[in-house]
Amino acid sequence: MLKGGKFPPWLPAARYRPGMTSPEARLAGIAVCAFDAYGTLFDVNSAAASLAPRIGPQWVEFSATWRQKQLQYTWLRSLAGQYADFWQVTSDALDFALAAHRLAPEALRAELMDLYRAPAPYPDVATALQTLDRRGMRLAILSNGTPAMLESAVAGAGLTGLFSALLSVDSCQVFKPHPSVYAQVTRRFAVAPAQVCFVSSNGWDAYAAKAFGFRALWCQRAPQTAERLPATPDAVITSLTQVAELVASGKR
Ligand code: LAC
Repeated sequence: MLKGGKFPPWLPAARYRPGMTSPEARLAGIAVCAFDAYGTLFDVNSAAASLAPRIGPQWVEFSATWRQKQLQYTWLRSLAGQYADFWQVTSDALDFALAAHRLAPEALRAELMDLYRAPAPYPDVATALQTLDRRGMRLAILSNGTPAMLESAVAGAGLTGLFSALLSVDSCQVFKPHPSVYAQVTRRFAVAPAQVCFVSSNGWDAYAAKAFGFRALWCQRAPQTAERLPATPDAVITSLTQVAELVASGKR
């Protein structure tokens, strides 16, 4: 625990959780920083936001339904042993959301899926990744997205060349949070789980990564409620630029 009841400078008091210890101690020896893609690097609401004038004021709720269904379908398909890739799942979830919000599919469907190929990166992404890259940290994406989706999202965001690996659940044929997904990082880089710093804005993803043995950072761009899941991430951050502050050093 921190001495004197002080909150660490990297974490606003409001985000401090009892039991969090100094990040210097916890995040030493990191060899790879692996990032979740959708919701962490890329804004899952950017497709609907682009068409907001045509969708109408309900575009925020519509986008939330699309995302919630997309995630639910990944979990349900994994449990049922009925894997279909993330492009298919995203498309199925979109059909659900269009129907649930009584939106005419023919006018929006193709455009929304097309926009999903290159979702907008969050404003903190490029700086955060470039800083880590300059320090020699190996960077990866670990995502539900298909290899084609990840390549096109990375290219669309101007991040080509920053990542050593774009790792997709597609090679496991099961979605996060199955442990075999997280094992892709340790296998690809030949490192121990504790040498991986995994960063996700999706709480359940950060908790599952921590349960796998990674050091995990939960990026909360907006405040979120702590999950009640088996493992607790090492720290909560509010911007990806804090990753470089927490990770001591990297080796290529
Ligand atoms: C991903 C999902 C969690 O990128 O959004 O893996």
